[in-house]
Amino acid sequence: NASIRYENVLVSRPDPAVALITLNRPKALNALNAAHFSDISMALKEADENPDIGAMVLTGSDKAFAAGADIKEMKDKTFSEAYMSNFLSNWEVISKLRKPVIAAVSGYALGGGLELALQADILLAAPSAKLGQPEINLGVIPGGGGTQRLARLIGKSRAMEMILTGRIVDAEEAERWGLVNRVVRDENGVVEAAIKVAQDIAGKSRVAAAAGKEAVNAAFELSLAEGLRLERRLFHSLFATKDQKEGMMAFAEKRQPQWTHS
Ligand code: CO8
Repeated sequence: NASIRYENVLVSRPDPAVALITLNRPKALNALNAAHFSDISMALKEADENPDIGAMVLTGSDKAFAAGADIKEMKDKTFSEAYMSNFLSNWEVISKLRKPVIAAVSGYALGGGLELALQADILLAAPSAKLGQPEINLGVIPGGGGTQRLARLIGKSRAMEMILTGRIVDAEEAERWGLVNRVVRDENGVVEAAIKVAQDIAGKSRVAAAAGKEAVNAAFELSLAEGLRLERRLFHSLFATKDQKEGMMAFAEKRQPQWTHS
């Protein structure tokens, strides 16, 4: 359970196979400055590389998942600084992770905060969730994937409304739009629900889970024909794993499979 300690992120293991990564910069509503973002990406990468972990939960506080990129840190940046430091180039970190990430969003998920949540594989929201891309009010546009991911997820006209007006969408509307998987209304709360989903996934074959994630993500990058080919090749390749033999044998023998993740 030993893990690196981070200044702006809390890491715990609610289950031996689940890492819970909590954004923790309360004085700025979890606004993402360079140090915070570096901690988030390192904590996720550490969990991704830990063979004991099968899935990660990413969450913030009750008041804010994350209120966006840190405006105070960004405001004096020049073009050449942004360009030469390749600002936001490490942003795609979550989409490069092999293991599933479940985001549990309470309160504000704005700007870069929503874009961070949109990179998770499964998104659960508390009734308090407020999701938006208010960058237009700052004279900019989303820079962490919001224009592309929202357009694919909720369609052009809803994405346009969010991005051009900056209107903040509440949990119910987000659920109706398919912007989140569901709103968790039970008393145990959204983080517990996300941990349950992560435990469920971590209890499956990790090889199969990684292949499933890779194949679904390919749907956003490839043509249908190429995507179907990739899916079939991944499917074929799983017949080389012990987990496929075990999973199908266990079914035939009417028992629970014992995955070895190999
Ligand atoms: N950046 C820096 N500081 C912030 C941010 C932020 N995004 N959001 C909140 N804070 C700070 C406030 O300045 C305040 O600090 P202080 O106490 O020192 O004045 C503290 O957090 C508490 O905030 P408020 O007093 O404003 O709290 P309220 O409850 O009154 O309001 C709001 C909450 C509505 C969330 C309000 O804080 C707000 O509008 N925040 C800004 C939201 C926003 O515009 N986000 C988009 C930022 S731009 C962006 O994300 C570009 C994405 C680029 C890609 C991603 C890169 C990581």
